[in-house]
Amino acid sequence: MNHYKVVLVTGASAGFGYEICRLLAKNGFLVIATARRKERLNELAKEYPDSIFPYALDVRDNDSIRNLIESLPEKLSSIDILVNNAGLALGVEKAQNSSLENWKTMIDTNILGVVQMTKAVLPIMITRNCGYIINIGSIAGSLPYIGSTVYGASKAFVEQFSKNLRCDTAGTAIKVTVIKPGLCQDTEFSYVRLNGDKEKVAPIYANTQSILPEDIASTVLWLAKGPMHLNINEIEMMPVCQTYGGPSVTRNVSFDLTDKD
Ligand code: NDP
Ligand code: 8X3
Repeated sequence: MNHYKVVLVTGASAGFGYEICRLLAKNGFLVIATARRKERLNELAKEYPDSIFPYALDVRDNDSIRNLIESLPEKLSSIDILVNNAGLALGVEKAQNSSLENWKTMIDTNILGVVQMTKAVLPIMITRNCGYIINIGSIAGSLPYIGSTVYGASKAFVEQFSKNLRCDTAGTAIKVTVIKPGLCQDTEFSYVRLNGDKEKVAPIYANTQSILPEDIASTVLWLAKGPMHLNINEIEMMPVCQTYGGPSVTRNVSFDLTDKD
């Protein structure tokens, strides 16, 4: 028996989102599956035509979000769970060499997208005093590394936004969790980040057993079925093959300005 029924998942056309939709549908939830690539969502819905409902949506476009929420059929209109999963990293260059356009796309998708989705769905939850917002952050939100400048900062936003939402919804039955995964394989994430360059993607996962989309999906299912009185504030997860690195020190840094004039 599920306490919640209707789930909206962003980024459902690939990776985590795709598996989250499949597993939740299999477990009796009604799933509003959203992403930009409608044909992928249609494929996803074929497996569970009575439980998965595909809608094309770009989370950067607030008008589209509002239109979707306002036009949902009756049986889907009372959204119980929002999974803010859509997101991306673009590039691995240091800040000084990064593209501003890439930075803006990450901010618009990972930050503005989450904010806009939440702003559209939260009032439905408040009115019913029932709801659960599950945000997909990343270990990159709290562990700095080279080339993660804006991606990691956007996930730090997701984490703090999630925890601040817990404060704002105090006194209601609404729950909020941020999931912070580490290295995950079998998604499009690294292909998107590295502009489809398979030769650069393959070494990232070579000789590892990384987290799988199914692992994220089973975590979301566990959260969705958890007791109503219990809020899991955050979950940080890594594959066993990954761990913390620690601060780095660079030797022989030059502070000589004489050549720079
Ligand atoms: P994928 O690239 O496989 O999937 C990303 C999904 O987001 C796709 O469905 C894509 O669909 C959707 N998406 C991207 N931009 C938009 C947009 N503007 N509007 C709507 N949907 C969009 O990535 P993952 O499944 O690996 O990642 C899912 C989430 O998990 C992301 O937030 C990512 O940052 C995070 N994460 C990933 C990790 C990893 O190692 N894979 C680790 C930690 C966190 P479409 O292109 O059709 O719109
Ligand atoms: C993706 C995880 O470690 O590649 O969010 O930044 S990592």
